[in-house]
Amino acid sequence: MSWEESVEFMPRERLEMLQLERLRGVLHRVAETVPYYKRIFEKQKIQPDDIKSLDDVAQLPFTTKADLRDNYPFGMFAVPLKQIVRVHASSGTTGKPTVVGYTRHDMDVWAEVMTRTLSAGDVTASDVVHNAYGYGLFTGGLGFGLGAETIGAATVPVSGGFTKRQLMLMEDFGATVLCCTPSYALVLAETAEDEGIDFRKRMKLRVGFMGAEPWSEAIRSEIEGRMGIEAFDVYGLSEVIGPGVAGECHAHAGLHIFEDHFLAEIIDPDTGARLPDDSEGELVLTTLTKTGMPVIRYRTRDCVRLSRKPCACGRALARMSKVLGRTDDMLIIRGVNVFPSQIEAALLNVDGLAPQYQIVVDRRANRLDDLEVWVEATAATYRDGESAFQRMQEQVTQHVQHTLGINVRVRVVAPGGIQRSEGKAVRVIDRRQMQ
Ligand code: DLL
Repeated sequence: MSWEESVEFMPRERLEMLQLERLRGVLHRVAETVPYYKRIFEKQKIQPDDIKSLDDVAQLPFTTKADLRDNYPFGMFAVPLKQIVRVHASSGTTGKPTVVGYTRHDMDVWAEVMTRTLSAGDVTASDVVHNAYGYGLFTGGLGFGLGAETIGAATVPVSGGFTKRQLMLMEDFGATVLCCTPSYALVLAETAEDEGIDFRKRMKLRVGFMGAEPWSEAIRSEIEGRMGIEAFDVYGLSEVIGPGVAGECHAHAGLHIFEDHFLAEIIDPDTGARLPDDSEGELVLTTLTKTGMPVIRYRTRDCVRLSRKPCACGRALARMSKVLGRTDDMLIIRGVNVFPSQIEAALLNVDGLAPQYQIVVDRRANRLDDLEVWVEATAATYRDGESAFQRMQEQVTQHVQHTLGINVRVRVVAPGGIQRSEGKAVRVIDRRQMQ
């Protein structure tokens, strides 16, 4: 089922004409209203009218997370604050988050792409949507909620946590649709098993919409098998809109990018050169219709393959593969983006620690990701004895948790307690199995 047949099934030539027209529109808007783009376009002698074809987009500069950080918090907004109706934020690379703003119009665009995402899995007004993505600054909860409510489904904004209670509500309310990260879906399935609840018999679930973190086909089969549902992959990022950049159809042969709103390119992450269809590279996205905070050639740092071949479902929209990796060192822990540099910055703020640390990520038996930070005390802290050590450990734990916004375990170890490497320091040990 599709939400907006006229667009989703539009022939490619028409779609590309629409993209070009919208691209020129957004370039004019940012050149006039965003000081950052105005400056960079002038410096590189770029006139929006020079862009005469979609390929000409390659002449435009990239936008990166660092550019958003440099213009923190609202410097990239294209409209006065009074036209902004919603602000979200995701992790930045250091202490400050990446901030995004939506106008009323952008909320409509978001509602539209989220309704398309859910409609691709046949969600209708008759469904009960159990939405276990986090509600708050993270775009997952409110984004899925917006789509489900626009469709008219009974939406349950349960957010994260309290797993046993979630199972009770899913059963009692007769949830037919589950929205959550793939790792939380596994936690739900496993907790149900521990509680002796036969998911397939007791729940009415039919479909699930999982995203916000990488997951494999093996994990999909496991979720589908244990819950008796069809699981759809949903991709997005806050800087571009949140969830709703791309989503799967029943063919599960890649995620359709909503190209009437987002222009997609694949580049070589090292050279920045554009790559042909079907090659693996970094996904670069330009927002074509957003008015609050449009981004031009935003480097997602996500590695994917892009295909423009028609899909069995009939949609002409390009499809991206599942996310195959990152071109930076960002980790996703329980759906939350974490940069090692954020942890480092937090540790450096605490007196009495040596600049030696290691981040260990693990996922035991399908449980949620587990983040542990090991950091060395200075010799002086060590000499102060056990209680000073304990105090330091509590202080560091609070500091790191406050910076990341998730629970972590911090272990302060004796000087020399972290193994030195002969080459580059090994700061991150990721033991999660992504088979
Ligand atoms: O994770 C938006 C979202 C919420 C998408 C709910 C899907 C469902 P951010 O917190 O800004 O936004 O994180 C964006 O998460 O650049 C990817 O690295 C990763 N990511 C998002 N969806 C997927 C996915 C939300 N389906 C970053 N598969 C992105 C793999 C994903 N990685």
